This record gives sequence, structure tokens and C-alpha cells, in this order.
Amino acid sequence: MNTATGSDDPRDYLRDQGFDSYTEQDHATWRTLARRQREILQGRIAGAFLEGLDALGIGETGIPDFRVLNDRLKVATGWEVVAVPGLIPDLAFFRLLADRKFPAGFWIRKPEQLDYIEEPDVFHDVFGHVPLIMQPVYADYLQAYGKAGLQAAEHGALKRLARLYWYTVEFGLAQTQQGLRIVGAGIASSPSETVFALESPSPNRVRFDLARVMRTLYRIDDFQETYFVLDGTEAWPTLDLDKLIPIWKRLEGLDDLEPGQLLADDVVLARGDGSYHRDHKRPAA
Ligand code: HBI
Ligand code: FE
Repeated sequence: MNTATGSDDPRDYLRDQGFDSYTEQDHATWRTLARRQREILQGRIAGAFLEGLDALGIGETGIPDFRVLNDRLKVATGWEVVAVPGLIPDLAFFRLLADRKFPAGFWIRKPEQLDYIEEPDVFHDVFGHVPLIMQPVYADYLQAYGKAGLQAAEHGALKRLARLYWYTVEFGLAQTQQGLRIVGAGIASSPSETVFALESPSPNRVRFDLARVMRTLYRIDDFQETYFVLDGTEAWPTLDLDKLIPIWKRLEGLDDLEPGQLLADDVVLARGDGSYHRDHKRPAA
């Protein structure tokens, strides 16, 4: 994962969203992305995500005003969106989450970068991440993730937490009675990965297992080779430290797993044929 270096004090990164500085073109970019994504997400995303979008008033009129989002978020789950310039260092990021503050980039991609950006912008962060923060179990999971991150830093286990975040918050799927649904923000904000993650024969889809996920390398610059599937859209794992620390200890003696690797005791929901990545060879992080 990209890492930012610098101060660990989150206050050093907080900015005003500068809502009045967005241009008409910025709002038009949002509208293009939001319209396309809403359409493609129908029947593919967790119902709670669409409910969150509606309850927050995140729509197709333009970039949301964080002050409006926060009035609604605070009432629902006590969370708040705060504006940051881009990626911030891990510790500053964890501290914000532990304090129920979600850092969101306030800038928006240029029209010529609609499908690929390297740093999170306001569309990825707000459209992709914030709707599920209206859901109490998810709100608690994110806060627990922040607290666990601060502990992981002291135990030399940061990479374990980064993998967990990647395979749940960013690229998670969930099994529901209606079928497989997206819960990860990295998928939910990408039209091509929305279709790939659910419908391509290429990736593996494996039942989520906390220790297994924290052992697994991931791809930062291409579709995932394996998606992990929660047992329902509210099945976010509890992250008690007395559960995590023994797992980190046990994993110290074990090799990392390659992104596409399957284990004998994985619960494999769909074994991928690997067709996509055979033609897109790239190293894993
Ligand atoms: N900073 N703004 C921002 N957004 C992120 O998602 C983010 C970050 N810094 C670090 C980070 N994510 C990851 O390394 C976390 O897993 C810690
Ligand atoms: Fe993200």
C-alpha cells in the first residue's frame, strides 16, 4: 500500500473542505462518476450501502458538502468526515479512525483521469467509504480497526492490519440471501472492478478468515486475484486485541501467501481460473 511519511499527529493534516472553491467542472466530474456508479451498483452492492447514500443525500447533484454529511452521520453513528489533502501516515490515519473521524480527500480527479487515480480523492473516499459508516456495526468495526492499528504499530504488525483493511474495507464481498454483494469501497467506487469482482471467472472467492487474510499479500495496482467473502453484510469481524495478538504471534512463523494462492482448509466459494492475471503479470505488495 502507498505510504505517506511525516507527522503522526492527525491535526497536521486537517483542512477545510473548501466547498465554495469547487468549480462547475469539478461538480460535473462528480455527477458523471456518481451516475455511472449508481447504475452499475444496482443489484451488486449491499443494500445498506444504497440506504446510506440516500440517507446522507449523496447524490448526483455534485460533490457533497461535508457539513451536511456530518449533520447526518453524527446523529446516526457519531462519526464525522474530515478533509485531508490525500494519503496520510498510518498512525495519523489510525488515530482519526479510533476517534470516529474518517479522513477524506477533498480534491477531485480531473476529467482525463476518470477511471484511474493513485491517491484517494473525494469520490473514492466519500462515495465509496462513507455510506456504510451510517451502519452501526460497520461504524464500530472501523473504529476498532483504528484502535487495533495503534496497537499493531507497537507489535510490528502494521502489515497485518493493512492487509485486513485491504481485503475488507477496500475489497470485501459479502454473501447474502440475494447473492454475492460488494461491501468494499475500492470496488464500489470503480465501475470495472464492480463487474470483475462479482462476475469474472478469473478471481478466487474465499470465505473470510481473519488470520488467513492477515497472511495474504495483495495487489495495489490491478484487480484482486482473491476476494474474501463475509458471511452477510454485517459480519464485520471483532478486533479485540486479546484475539489479534495471539494471531500475530502465530503468523510470525508462517510464510506470506501469494494473492492468488489457495490453501487446503480455505472455504472456496469460487475457484478462479486466473485468466485475467495470466495476461497482466505484476508483483504483489
Ligand atoms: N490515508 N487519507 C488516507 N486514506 C487511507 O485510506 C489511508 C491513509 N493512510 C494510510 C492508509 N490508508 C493505510 O495504510 C491503512 O491501512 C493504515
Ligand atoms: Fe479507500
